Amino acid sequence: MVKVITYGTYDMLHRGHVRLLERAKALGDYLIVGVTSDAFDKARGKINVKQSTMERVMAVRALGLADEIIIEEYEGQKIDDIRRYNVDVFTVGSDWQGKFDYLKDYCQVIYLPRTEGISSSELRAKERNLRLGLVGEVDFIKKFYREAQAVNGMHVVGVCSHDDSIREYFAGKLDCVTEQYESLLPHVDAVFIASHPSQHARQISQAIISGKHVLCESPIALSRAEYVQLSHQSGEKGLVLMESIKTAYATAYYHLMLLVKSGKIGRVVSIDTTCTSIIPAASRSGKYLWNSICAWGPTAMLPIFQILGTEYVNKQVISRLLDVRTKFDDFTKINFTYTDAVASLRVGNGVKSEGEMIISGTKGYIYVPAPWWKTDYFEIRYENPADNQRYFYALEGEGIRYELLTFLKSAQNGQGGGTYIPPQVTRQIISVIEDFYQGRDFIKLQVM
Ligand code: C2G
Repeated sequence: MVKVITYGTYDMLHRGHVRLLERAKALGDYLIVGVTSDAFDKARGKINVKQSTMERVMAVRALGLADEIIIEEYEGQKIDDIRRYNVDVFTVGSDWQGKFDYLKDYCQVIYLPRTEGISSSELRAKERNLRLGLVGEVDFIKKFYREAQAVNGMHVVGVCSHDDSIREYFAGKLDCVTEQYESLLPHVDAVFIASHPSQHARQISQAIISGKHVLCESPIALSRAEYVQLSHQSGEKGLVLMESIKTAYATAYYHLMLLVKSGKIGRVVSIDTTCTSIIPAASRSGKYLWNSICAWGPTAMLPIFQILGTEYVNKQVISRLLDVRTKFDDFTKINFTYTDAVASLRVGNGVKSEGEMIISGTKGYIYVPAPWWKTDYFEIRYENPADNQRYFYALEGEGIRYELLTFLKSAQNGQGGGTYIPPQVTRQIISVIEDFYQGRDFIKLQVM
């Protein structure tokens, strides 16, 4: 009996796939089809597969061509499968010509001509694009623009910025480049807001009134009352209002959270996070400059609130205020005390430190090296160093493209669900920042 194996994602199964499977089947007596898992596709950079693994498996099964269906979960699995199932022939479409020649040591390798004129990407692209507008003065929106290109189904059409160099950068690239927020809104279905935090609440409210979905750099608002009102407004109109903290969507960070929750380091008793940056001299006097608590506070608070919850017993905020009137802090340290744990964060925009994260537990600790908020690597360390474990993950776009994809899916489904950041975490981040501005639990350091 000749056993044949082939692999694929088979998203939105089309005649190209069917023809490939028919010819694969004809190469032998028994056909094994490996369907990629969602996680494996993500790891190899295929991030906007529409259907879940189970939906794709069911579609392949329904064709009745496969004698056996398996799931492809990791790099290097093909060799394992070929040995385990005693496979005689490996086959795949000619778009992979030469890529699987290394399997010739194990079985025959056949590349079948790819069917021209049809692909899952084209089918996905036919669905209506979400037209996105970018808003803000930070350089970061250029990176955001580049990352959006990797997300099918989303199309950046305009930008609104008071910064001349940003408008210049986008002139010729986008249809609508403006300084007037009101001029941008009619051209888009959704906005990404990365303007100064003092502008967020007003711009979000205006977008919601115009029926637009909103993705906004954290903090979404500077007071809890404002946030409650905005979420109510967006909920009533069936619009998405999503907070942007890209770390939440980075693969390594997401897996780290799962490991902590599964008890790998026992009970967590302490979390320390540090996020700092030095401001380039050119932008030091800029009016759009973010203070430390807004620039880094949300990212530094995220793991603390995700792991220990938002119900701390007390907190202490210690800040160096360069400008007391505008509350520009170039450094802030916050200590949180819980009934059974403690946490502390240090943020700086103008003060530099080691940007690491340490999560201490009763069995061991997790060490994430700098810059932990965009790491692709972390370690779990135990008393006996021989037990230590290292974790590596591919980091595509620092989490930005997964964040955009989550936003896109929520907007397409017409509901706010699906975000990786629970609403109570968003609320608590805003509360802490509001307390900072109100001077609650606050100690001011002298600036010499
Ligand atoms: N295919 C084809 N003609 C098309 C589209 C796809 O012949 N117009 C073939 C591909 O070459 C592949 C199979 O159909 O053999 C499945 O295609 P995809 O779902 O795009 O999967 P792919 O990313 O090619 O995964 O480990 C995964 C495999 O290496 C291939």
